Amino acid sequence: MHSELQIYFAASIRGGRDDVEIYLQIVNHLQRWGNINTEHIADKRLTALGEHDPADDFIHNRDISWLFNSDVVVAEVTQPSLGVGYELGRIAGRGISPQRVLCLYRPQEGKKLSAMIRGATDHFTVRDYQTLEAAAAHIDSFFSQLGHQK
Ligand code: 6K6
Repeated sequence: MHSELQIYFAASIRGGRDDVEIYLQIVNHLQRWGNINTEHIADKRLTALGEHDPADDFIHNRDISWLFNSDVVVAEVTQPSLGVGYELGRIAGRGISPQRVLCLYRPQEGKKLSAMIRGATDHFTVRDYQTLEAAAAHIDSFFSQLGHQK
């Protein structure tokens, strides 16, 4: 039986929504590789304040359950987000391998990705990109390598 890969997409919400257009494009591309549990993160209507949020404990428990049940995690880590860092830390703590976690980062003048993300090479694959085409190419090679592994 063919079962779709479950992909957990993580990106900043309360950390700031400046990159939401990019999240949307990444999610659109990711859809060809599986089912994304967290598509709403790319929803432009979702603001950093999230006035219409369900309760925080509901969000936390639901997301952790999705995270732990996913096959692959893709995180856009350019906009620093406590929530994304926490999610990555929780799965790293379970001993996940870098074949299952892709972190995408856009290098910018005067900024540098946290050493706790780029340095966690036992758990995360970190790829830098500038254009959507480059992000898409990183995603495609990451998922093709996963295909060979399974
Ligand atoms: C609106 C509608 C449904 O849910 C909402 C609001 N909030 C969240 N919904 C889903 N995931 C969330 C929400 N807030 C945080 N997260 C999780 O933390 C996501 O999986 C993101 O990857 C991450 C973002 O963390 P912050 O600290 O930037 O908010």
